Amino acid sequence: MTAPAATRTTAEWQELDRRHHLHPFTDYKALAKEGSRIITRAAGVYLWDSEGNRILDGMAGLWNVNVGYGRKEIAEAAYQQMLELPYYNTFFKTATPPPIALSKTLIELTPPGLNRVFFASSGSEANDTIVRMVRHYWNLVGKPHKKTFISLKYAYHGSTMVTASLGGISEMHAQADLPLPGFVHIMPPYWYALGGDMSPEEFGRHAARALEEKIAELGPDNVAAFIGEPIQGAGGLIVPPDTYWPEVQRICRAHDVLLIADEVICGFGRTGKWFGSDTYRIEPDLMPLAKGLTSGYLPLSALMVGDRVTEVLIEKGEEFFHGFTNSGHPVACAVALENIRIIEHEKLVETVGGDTGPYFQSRLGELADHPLVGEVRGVGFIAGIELVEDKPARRRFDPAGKVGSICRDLCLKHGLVARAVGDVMVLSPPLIMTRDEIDKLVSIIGKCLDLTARELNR
Ligand code: PXG
Repeated sequence: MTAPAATRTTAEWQELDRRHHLHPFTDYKALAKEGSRIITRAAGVYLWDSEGNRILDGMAGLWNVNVGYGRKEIAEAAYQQMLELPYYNTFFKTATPPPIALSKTLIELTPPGLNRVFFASSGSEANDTIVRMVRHYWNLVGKPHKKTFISLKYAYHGSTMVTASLGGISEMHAQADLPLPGFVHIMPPYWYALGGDMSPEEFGRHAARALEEKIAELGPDNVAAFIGEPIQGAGGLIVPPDTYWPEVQRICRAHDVLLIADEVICGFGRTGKWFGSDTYRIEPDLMPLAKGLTSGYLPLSALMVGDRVTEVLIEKGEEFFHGFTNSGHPVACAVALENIRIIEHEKLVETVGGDTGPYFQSRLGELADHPLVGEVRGVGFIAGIELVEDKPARRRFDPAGKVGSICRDLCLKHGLVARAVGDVMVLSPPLIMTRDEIDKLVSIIGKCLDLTARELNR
């Protein structure tokens, strides 16, 4: 079989792409002018484009290729499952072995009390499922007014109408007249931007108080749930002070508000523990998983549901009118099982937690002295470098995003994929990244910070 990449030149791929392909989160006119970069293959922590350039993947795809590229065992697991049973659904009182086996594995890995799993194919579908399920739950327990979801500004929970409403990205809201009714947003635990004179610890408690105030304003009888990412990813890599989550959890319990930890990015070792909830000692009632669940080899998401909710659904719920053709897809579940086996066998979580993660953070920490860098923050293999106009005054660039884009483009030119969220440079490398590869990543970023400063005439 000829690899598809070899059948056309770069210019031909770019021309077809420009003419026919609508990319996600893309300015179409700008892309048509510049032409897309065509990625044709990958191995380990490296990507290659159609011109043969090798690029270090500092983002693990889109925060998801945790075991790295080119895993033959995963391809083999998919192949074997396709031969045996490529598809059968899990509707109408049927099941197939892979989703059953995967449910058991996930229940053993996740925090206690999450004993049932609902499968879908994306983080958005898992979070959409949460809204359906939680509304159903409060109806069943006779509290039909508990319907409002509270989430955080800059949160990302997906791109459907409901999950973009759950999220706190104002640009997404503006284009589709969102949020829908029943979704409200409060201050995130973003100490660097909002902490003022407070210590991070004080500010963590202060940001949590915004939840208590919002619950009081809405009335606890009207609030269904609070959802947050243990570390906010796509909204600017916001690492909460240690005082934040314990207080949020206390407030949710005190007001009978369900607690949801969106682990789509933090799950599967990203923070150096299996889940962000382990890192911050969160005991959520519901926990959506995606991305690292299959390391991106196939689309799959899993919603972990706590006993409090499932007991009611089972006892009183009758038929739950919700599900997807691909819920519990056997090949995707077989891939997830093999992916998790690799993470366990290679001790990737322990390595990121105890060795390469601290090394990554300490090497990146050296960049904090750079004149453009306001703050370096992160845990394990997730990090943000916030670029600022005036370092002592903690003043950010206005308009935001231009400097981040310059730095991101320079990184790519020098062989590194990093992500710019506004002016925060974000990194989230594959968990297999070695110390040598970390050194290389840090040296490219360091050089590109210098080049960015030079472009700004600093
Ligand atoms: N929750 C979180 C925390 C996410 O980061 C989703 C849910 C939605 O997952 P799906 O599979 O529906 O995309 C996400 C997705 C970016 C970027 O540019 C981040 C995501 C998706 C696309 C782009 O950083 N996160």
